[in-house]
Amino acid sequence: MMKYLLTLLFALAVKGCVGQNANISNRYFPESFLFGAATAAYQIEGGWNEDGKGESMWDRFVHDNPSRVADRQSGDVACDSYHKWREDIQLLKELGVKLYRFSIAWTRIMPDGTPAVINQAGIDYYKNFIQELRANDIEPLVTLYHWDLPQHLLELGGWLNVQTADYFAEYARVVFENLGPYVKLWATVNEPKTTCMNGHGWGTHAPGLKLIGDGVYQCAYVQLLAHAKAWRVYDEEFRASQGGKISLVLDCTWAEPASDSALDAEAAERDLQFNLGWYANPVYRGNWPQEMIDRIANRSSLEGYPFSRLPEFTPEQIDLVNGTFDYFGLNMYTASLVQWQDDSPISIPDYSLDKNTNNYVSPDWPKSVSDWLTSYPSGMRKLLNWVNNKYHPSEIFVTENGWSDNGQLDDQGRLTYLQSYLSNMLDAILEDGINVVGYTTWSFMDNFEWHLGYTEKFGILQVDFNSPNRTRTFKSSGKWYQRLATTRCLLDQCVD
Ligand code: PNW
Repeated sequence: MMKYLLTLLFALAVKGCVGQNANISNRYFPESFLFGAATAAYQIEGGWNEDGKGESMWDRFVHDNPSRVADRQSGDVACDSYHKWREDIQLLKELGVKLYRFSIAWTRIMPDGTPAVINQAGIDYYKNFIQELRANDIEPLVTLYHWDLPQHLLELGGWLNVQTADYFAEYARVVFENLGPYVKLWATVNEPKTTCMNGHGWGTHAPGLKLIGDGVYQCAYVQLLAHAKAWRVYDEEFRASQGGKISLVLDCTWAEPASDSALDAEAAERDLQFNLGWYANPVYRGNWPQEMIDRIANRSSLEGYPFSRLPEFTPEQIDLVNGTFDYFGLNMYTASLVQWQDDSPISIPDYSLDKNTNNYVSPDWPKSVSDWLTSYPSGMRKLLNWVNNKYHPSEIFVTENGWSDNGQLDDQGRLTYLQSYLSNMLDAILEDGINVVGYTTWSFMDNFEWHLGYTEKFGILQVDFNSPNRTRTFKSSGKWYQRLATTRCLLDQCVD
């Protein structure tokens, strides 16, 4: 009897049916699965004006007016990774990851963003960095643009000027020429939606523009052209000799219908189209989502515009953008409940009125210290299914996913979050047959969290920003992730 009970208990424990692990998958990740971690240049590097680096729009944004950042801090020093990069690579190695996603600062390669000056010191920095990663058996996933536009290009109009797309393609060419031989995975632009919304709609991020009715659409248009031109440069000039993969990285909040009603389902679908479809549809299917085209044209006309506030792609541009992907890069953090609502009367042009859904979060979902981030783990599996059904990518990388807190070493909230999201991702792989091939958690270490400064922390390693050494220390989640990366198992034990 006793033996039977013990066997039963053991079986339950192995199945993960005990305590807080109730819904965590006890199956192994595929052997080929790449576990990794992610960062971005402005958030970790520091060295903001060293060795010929030019000024980016984030440098200017925070220096001009420190009150734009919650703690009046900047990325001038950040994690000091510009100097501590060898130590970072050793920590990545210790973490056991096989993939590191980081970004290149455009202004280190081209100080003012134009081909007029190419800064060899910047090229050398990244070349050394990438070669050292490779020497440690870590695959680089290199993002060309993670929000740090050269200030000079901002002054030319930034992401509202279509010519910025040509400058971006030129920058990409220089990077491929110099670093392409050592890189197999590229991302062009990180989260165009968040830069367009935060930087050009609400004005909380650089360049601080509040153009929620039109600037956000122009910004999306130019960033998509930039992505596509850079992709074509790679495809036509470098793919044959370098043999890498290149795509863009899109972020999306899962939209859960607030009820079983058909109207809420319609609103949730529209919400996804206005968030992810906005950027994915032109690249994976050929144009803006039809619903966006129709709704924005209709409201624009009622507002008195002779054309739509959503820029129209020419047939040539549709061909340019369509098909510019090799994988789907998805950043996924959170979810909202979405409710249908009546269209609002015509007033000031606004993206939110164009989309017209009522979004809120459930009080049952654990909240992080961030006002936008709550935990709804099954949103991960649902979103992966949505992406797969809509766009049929041959491969998906989850390029960001993570949780914010106050930076404590014993970060059980983050650990639980990561475990439950990864479990849903694993279900999507093993139960739903979705080809997620890699995951880079946000973030490798605490860093400069944009307009929130150092008030919120996303790292699985802690960084002591009070110490000139910027001492890095593994958190509980880091130790847990280290075990996961080595065992491919989310629990203490897994079964085949
Ligand atoms: C990402 N959302 O932005 C960025 O790529 C990182 O640089 C940043 O540090 C990280 O997330 C944490 O904020 C996002 O509202 C901002 O779903 C907002 C959302 C998603 C991603």
